[in-house]
Amino acid sequence: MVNLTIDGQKVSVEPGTTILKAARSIGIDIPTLCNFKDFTPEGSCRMCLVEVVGARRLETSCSTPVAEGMVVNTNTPEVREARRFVLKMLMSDHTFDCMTCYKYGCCEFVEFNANCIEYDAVKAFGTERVMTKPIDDSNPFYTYDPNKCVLCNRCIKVCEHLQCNHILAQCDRGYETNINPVFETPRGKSECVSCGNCIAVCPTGALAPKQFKPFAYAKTVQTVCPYCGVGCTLNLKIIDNKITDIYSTEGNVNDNLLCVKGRFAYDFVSSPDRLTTPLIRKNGVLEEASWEEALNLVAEKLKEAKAEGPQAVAGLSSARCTNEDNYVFQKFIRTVGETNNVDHCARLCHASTVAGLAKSFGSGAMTNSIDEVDLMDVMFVTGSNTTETHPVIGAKIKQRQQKGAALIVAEPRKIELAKYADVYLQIKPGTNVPLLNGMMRAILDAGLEDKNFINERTEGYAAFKEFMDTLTVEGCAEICGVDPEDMRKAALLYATKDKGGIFYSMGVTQHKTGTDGVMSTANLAMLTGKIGREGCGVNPLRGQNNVQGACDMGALPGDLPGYQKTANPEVVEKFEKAWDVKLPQNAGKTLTEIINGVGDGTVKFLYVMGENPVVSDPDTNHVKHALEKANFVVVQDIFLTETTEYADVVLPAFVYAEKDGTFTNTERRIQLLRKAVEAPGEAKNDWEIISLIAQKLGAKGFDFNSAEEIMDEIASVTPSYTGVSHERLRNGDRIQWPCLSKDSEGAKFLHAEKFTRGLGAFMIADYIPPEDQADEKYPLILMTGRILQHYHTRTMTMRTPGIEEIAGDPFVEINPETAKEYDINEGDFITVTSPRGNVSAKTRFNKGIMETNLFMPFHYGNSGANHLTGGELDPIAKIPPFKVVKVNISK
Ligand SMILES: Nc1nc2c(c(=O)[nH]1)N[C@H]1C(S)=C(S)[C@@H](COP(=O)(O)OP(=O)(O)OC[C@H]3O[C@@H](n4cnc5c(=O)[nH]c(N)nc54)[C@H](O)[C@@H]3O)O[C@H]1N2
Ligand SMILES: Nc1nc2c(c(=O)[nH]1)N[C@H]1C(S)=C(S)[C@@H](COP(=O)(O)OP(=O)(O)OC[C@H]3O[C@@H](n4cnc5c(=O)[nH]c(N)nc54)[C@H](O)[C@@H]3O)O[C@H]1N2
Ligand code: SF4
Ligand code: SF4
Ligand code: SF4
Ligand code: FES
Ligand SMILES: [Mo]
Repeated sequence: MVNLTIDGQKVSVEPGTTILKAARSIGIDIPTLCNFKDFTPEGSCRMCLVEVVGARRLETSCSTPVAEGMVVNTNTPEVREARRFVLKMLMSDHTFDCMTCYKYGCCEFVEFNANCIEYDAVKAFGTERVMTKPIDDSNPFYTYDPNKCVLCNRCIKVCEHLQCNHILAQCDRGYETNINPVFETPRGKSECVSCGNCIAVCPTGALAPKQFKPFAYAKTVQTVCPYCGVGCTLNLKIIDNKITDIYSTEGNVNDNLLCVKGRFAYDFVSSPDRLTTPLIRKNGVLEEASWEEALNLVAEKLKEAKAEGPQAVAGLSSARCTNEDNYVFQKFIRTVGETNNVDHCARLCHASTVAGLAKSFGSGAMTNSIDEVDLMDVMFVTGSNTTETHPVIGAKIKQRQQKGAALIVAEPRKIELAKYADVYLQIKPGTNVPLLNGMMRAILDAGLEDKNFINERTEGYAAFKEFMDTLTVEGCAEICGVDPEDMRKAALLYATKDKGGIFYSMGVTQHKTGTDGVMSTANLAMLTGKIGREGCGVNPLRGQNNVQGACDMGALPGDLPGYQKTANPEVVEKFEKAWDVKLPQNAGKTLTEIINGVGDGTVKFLYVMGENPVVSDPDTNHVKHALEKANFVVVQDIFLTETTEYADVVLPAFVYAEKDGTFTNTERRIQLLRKAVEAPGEAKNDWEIISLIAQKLGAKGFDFNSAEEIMDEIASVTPSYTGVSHERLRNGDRIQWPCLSKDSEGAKFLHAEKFTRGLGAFMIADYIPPEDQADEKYPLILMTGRILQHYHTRTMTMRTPGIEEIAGDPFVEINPETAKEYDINEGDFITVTSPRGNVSAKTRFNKGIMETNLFMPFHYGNSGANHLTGGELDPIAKIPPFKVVKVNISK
């Protein structure tokens, strides 16, 4: 330790500590400006000057390390005079239109103002800089006003080291100095991803959202992002029952970061398009109705359908809704609907993960925590466009790579992460199994398998090894279309580093062989002993805000809450006791089977809560035909959607900002939502609507008064949620399941001592080619997926004008060489045709996509990629092959 004296107080600190940190550690504050978090100090603003006895000049405390015996004075007349001068300079350079400024009332300059008064600093110098620079308003979401910029460089640091987008720099010299993308490119034309993370750290209003109300008068409510599974904490600023701004804070999963959706795409909450009353279809038209009339009709139709037998009722639950909503929904379908026909979008998403990891490990969830990225020496990303679909995890992976960890990316498209990869493998779509098998073959060839781990923690290795001995790296690489040497390099990089994580998502799961792909990732981790240790694991990045929770709550045909199997008589008995009902015996239908059942008349009553299957399910024409034939369909949503066009009754629900409840994020963390605004019109909480219908039918066990009460019931029947309660979450406890008691925070990573199933199981997965193969009639392979700005069927994101400005139109990504063959220019409209249907969209050139491939986002209902998709499901997980569709194109 180093001993020094600050303002007469003695203090001991670690060597290398700055004077500023040492002073703050004993409660002495020194004013700062450019100093920011733990980043290398700038030492540029000079607000933090202090006297170091014996030094020739004043020192910047933020950048000067302590020394043994040092004597520091932070408040001498000389120091104060120096700060006064700094303040006078800063003030002279600043536009004081405070009353209309974004940061009015919370600007760090207000602190300065306090300082200014304290230091008696005035706007002393007339400078030419003030008001001479134009405001950059080219980005749809925010502006940069150089006249308010104090050149602290915090925005540069955030963009460089946290968002890792590297676009900002100090431009120009002298009075003209400003912060801009290099070459002073307007932000709207730059590579800026509109994450807004620079706005969050700007001490002044130099960076400001275009749409804002004065910050100081707003109430703040902390809740959870309604979009992706990262589960970022959002602080909503509310004025007049309206969200006026959203910002992030430190210390949560997102630690200061957000993406464009979480930060800016909130207009939908107060959109005039929100559903405000129940609607009933009369003479083909949806007409406003009272709750009484609508609920009576739903209850009556449900009773009628039930009379037809146990398969006549089915429900689609929602990964957008809370755990409490999902719990009540599945309980309703099972106890009132008397059927296990309940499923949700996880079927289209990570069903293969749930099935595959259950076989390999015994449970199908992300094994690491997001924070563990910081411990990894190697990260292997495959089939996940992380920076667009889990942007904050993507940023964390980039941060780790910048700090020296190795990155391996295997993706058919050269996604952003591929730019930073040590090895990038451009594999053909549908070749995940040979990719992983080839890598494992290379590891075995090099003798790098972890024999101890294999012996002690796994089973099935002998048979697996025998199978592996039939393969060669060359053979596997050829199927994938990559250089075998690159495959070896990737494998050895992964195997030789101590700590490593695999990250995957839809590029692995959405295939006819999705389950095989998932089990192969598990094989790779077990072969190298990279599982069950901190910083090592297999990480299926869960997609929706609460898809983890919807699965945990048993919104799956074969699973009651906590993955307790409907096929297990003991489980059924336990729930029959807890719920005081007889439970159905039938094996439930999956989502795709439910839609088929609607079409062939076996399902007479379909309840859709918070899903939009007409856009999101495979083979749109098939879905539409099925729904046209449907007997009775209820849709509970927040907007009219493509699916409500087929509804007999539409029920208006709350959105996240109107709800209390919980979401479980991708790292199994249960997080609390807090009601921030009142819902429009007569909309109701999702769980309340379901409970009202249940009560109309005389069901017991639906007399809940709050989401909190529902969580108490969840905890009582779900082993992994035993220790969870709203109270604990309100008190700031951070909980990741499995949480087995009220004093446990749960598990940071899974499978530490043993796997959920005991021993990890090596599973044999050989290559099975995708059903769709390019042929003469359909010479190209289309992949479908997502883009950063839009979320799924756009019901929410399309209501933010800035999002529409950037990504308003559907498009098809095509390699320019392929386009040339078809005489197509960038921006031309083309028609894409598959055996299932056709759609038209503009072309967008991408040199990072193979000449034999196309990519299309599925967000756009009218030009929805799902008009083209369909085909054979994964036999175990029943997931459709969204990633491999044979197509042809024409101008
Ligand atoms: N912006 C945004 N973020 C989202 C969503 C959204 O709609 N918008 N949705 C959320 C949801 S529910 C989910 S499930 C996640 C999905 O997150 P991701 O899985 O990351 O998203 P996708 O775009 O579906 O597919 C990822 C990648 O798979 C690649 N791919 C295609 N075929 C193959 C293959 O055979 N092998 C490999 N290795 N890769 C392949 C594609 O090139 C694509 O880049 O995103 C979540 N986050
Ligand atoms: N071609 C292709 N198709 C795909 C995929 C792909 O990669 N390619 N990915 C698949 C995947 S992984 C997924 S997860 C699915 C997603 O498919 P969906 O879940 O059908 O898509 P969303 O647009 O998220 O639908 C959610 C609906 O819930 C509503 N909603 C939002 N919040 C609430 C709420 O609090 N309460 C209620 N009641 N309603 C609410 C929204 O308005 C919206 O209509 O799409 C799948 N489809
Ligand atoms: S919004 Fe994000 S990407 Fe754009 S400049 Fe700011 S930090 Fe960088
Ligand atoms: S824009 Fe804000 S954060 Fe960036 S240098 Fe200027 S004052 Fe600092
Ligand atoms: S990364 Fe995901 S959870 Fe975080 S702000 Fe973006 S959409 Fe929301
Ligand atoms: S805070 Fe130390 S120089 Fe700016
Ligand atoms: Mo998903």
